[in-house]
Amino acid sequence: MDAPRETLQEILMQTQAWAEAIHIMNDRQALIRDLDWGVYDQVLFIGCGSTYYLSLSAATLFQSLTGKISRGFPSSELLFNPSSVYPGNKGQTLLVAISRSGLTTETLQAVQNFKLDKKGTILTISNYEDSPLVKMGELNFIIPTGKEQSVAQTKSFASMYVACTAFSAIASNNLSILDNLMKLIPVGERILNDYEGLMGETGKNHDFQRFFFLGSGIQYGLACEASLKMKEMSLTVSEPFHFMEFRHGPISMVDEKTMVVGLLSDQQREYEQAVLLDVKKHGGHTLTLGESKADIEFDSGLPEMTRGVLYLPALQLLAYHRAVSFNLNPDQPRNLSAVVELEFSDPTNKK
Ligand code: F1P
Repeated sequence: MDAPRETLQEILMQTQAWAEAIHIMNDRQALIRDLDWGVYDQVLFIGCGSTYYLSLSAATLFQSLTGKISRGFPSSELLFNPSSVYPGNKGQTLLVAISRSGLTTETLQAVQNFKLDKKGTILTISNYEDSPLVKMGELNFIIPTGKEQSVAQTKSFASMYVACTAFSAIASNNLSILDNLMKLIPVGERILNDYEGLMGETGKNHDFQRFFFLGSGIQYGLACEASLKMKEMSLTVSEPFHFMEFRHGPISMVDEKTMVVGLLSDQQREYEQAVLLDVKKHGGHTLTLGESKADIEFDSGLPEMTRGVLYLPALQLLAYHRAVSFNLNPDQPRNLSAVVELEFSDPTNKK
């Protein structure tokens, strides 16, 4: 089978979508600053699948930069377990609904209920104009260059992640992040260029039968997304964990057929590398990503909270090359459609 091209092209061309996301957020800075920030008790980021994992990372980033309580949830939790999401009946929430398509039923239903219950303000981040989600949003950030032919999200995810980074920087008035975002573009292009070979070799190595992706802080949601790519595209057994959690059970799975990918931070690197050393002691293999002294080095000179997106391109290439090496079509993962649309009976019967 010829190597399918759509996913690869989308991965390789993604920095155009990053740049568009930065421009769109920059142009609309005033709308973000003008939000009545004092009234919100919390900020919720929601999505499904990839966009749920994006929500986890975005919420961590947002809270770290703004100091405002911020959490990421699967959209379905707002429907099925609202009491675990909303602290009480009082207080307003800023809801950031993230969806590539703007069509996913659980996200639409969660946003609709939020609106009917007057829980606060709805902000959306997506890639398609005029979607039902965008129609419900009070503030919409649409990055059209993130649109994809492929089912698995790659450049769309990265474009919306960059938008979340800019959103958090604007909300916290962190100009050092905002002014540096465009510097991500050449770094992303260099990573794609320099590490495709290594990702191809690692992906094609069928001695590795299971993968683990470790990340803490903002890297945790990104580790989840990298693990999902591995599952969707290459049907490989793969799981994400926080670094220090790995010793508490999952390490039992490590043997010479195991590859553990570490999304290294700057601050806690010593602890993270100690976990990877334990993996090696048990016969496992490791691959690291980080600003410096890693197998995949960003060498960006950018602050840590600015550069989360840099973990994505190499790990997307890893999943892509592994899929192709198994003769699978990464453009069209097994059993998966681009959007999950459900005949849905709302558990709260609000409609
Ligand atoms: C969410 C999503 C994707 C997944 C698959 C099914 O879509 O779960 O993350 O890869 O395509 O849908 P969306 O709400 O972000 O459009």
